[in-house]
Amino acid sequence: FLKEPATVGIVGCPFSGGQKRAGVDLAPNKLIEAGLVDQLSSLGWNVHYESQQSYIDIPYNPIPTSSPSAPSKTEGTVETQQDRGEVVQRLPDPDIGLMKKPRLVSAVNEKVAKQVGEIAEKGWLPLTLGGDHSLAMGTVAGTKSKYPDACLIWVDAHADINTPLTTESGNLHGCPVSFLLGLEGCDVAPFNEWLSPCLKPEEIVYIGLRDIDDGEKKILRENGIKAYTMHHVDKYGIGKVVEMALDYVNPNREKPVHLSFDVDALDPTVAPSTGTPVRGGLTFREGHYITEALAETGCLVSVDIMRIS
Ligand code: HAR
Ligand code: MN
Ligand code: MN
Ligand code: MN
Repeated sequence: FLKEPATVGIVGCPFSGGQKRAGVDLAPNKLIEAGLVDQLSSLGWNVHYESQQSYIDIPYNPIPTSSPSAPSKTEGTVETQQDRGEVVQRLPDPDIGLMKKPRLVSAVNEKVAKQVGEIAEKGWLPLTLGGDHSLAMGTVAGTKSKYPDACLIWVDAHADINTPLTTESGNLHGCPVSFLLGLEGCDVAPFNEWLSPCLKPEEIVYIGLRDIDDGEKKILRENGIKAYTMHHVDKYGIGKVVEMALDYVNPNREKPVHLSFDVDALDPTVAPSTGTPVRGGLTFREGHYITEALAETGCLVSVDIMRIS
């Protein structure tokens, strides 16, 4: 699917607005500082990394963690922020129903969808560095704009399949899959102004689940969505699980694959730097094995690495 020679387009998304904890927005920069570009080059990739995605023009942009002099923000007030000499108006972003920061999350994801779509359109591999997992609304929508038949492999401790009606926390990082599927309650402004359902229940498979809300269990069951939990990883081993997952979403290995990897799928002893650690996760090797096995298929067209903090 990718044009040869293979090129990766890195999309840095310093965004934490889909949940409460700061820090997850620092990850893209840290990964770049740690030498990601050189590592990819030495693996033979052409690497395009122009700059971090900037959200400064989004009026609901929260004050980034990285700016220590940022004024404290009170919910529901109109503020201004001095940034690179520009004064940007800050608008209030009150809850819509149960959803927290809906306008901000929607606007950021609309941007991400466009950028991921443009990179995919060039025949490159978009590699999105999060940021929290609400960003997958944008990344998967972007991938699907170029590859409508792409399937989605979601590696995570969580199913992230709450809807605006079922979410217990109101945090949109727990909801991206529902918006992609267009489940009940997701046809809601401002999201429906740019995002239409683009994923079918049979096009997604989960690996690594171990913390699922009751409402999410019901949604998974009712929609017949395939999930390999940690129980299956223990029972069959990671090699067999990845094979079964691919056999399910991509039996002939002819469809493009989008991998959305939430770092909290890994055990907290391996990846402690995440906002939502859950015991009993993937080992270092199991995590790497998934990415290696998917790369080997030659079907990978888009990758997210989310929620390192
Ligand atoms: N299910 C919970 C909620 O909806 C927790 C979601 C946590 N999600 C992530 N990303 N950490 O996977 O709030
Ligand atoms: Mn997630
Ligand atoms: Mn998670
Ligand atoms: Mn839980």
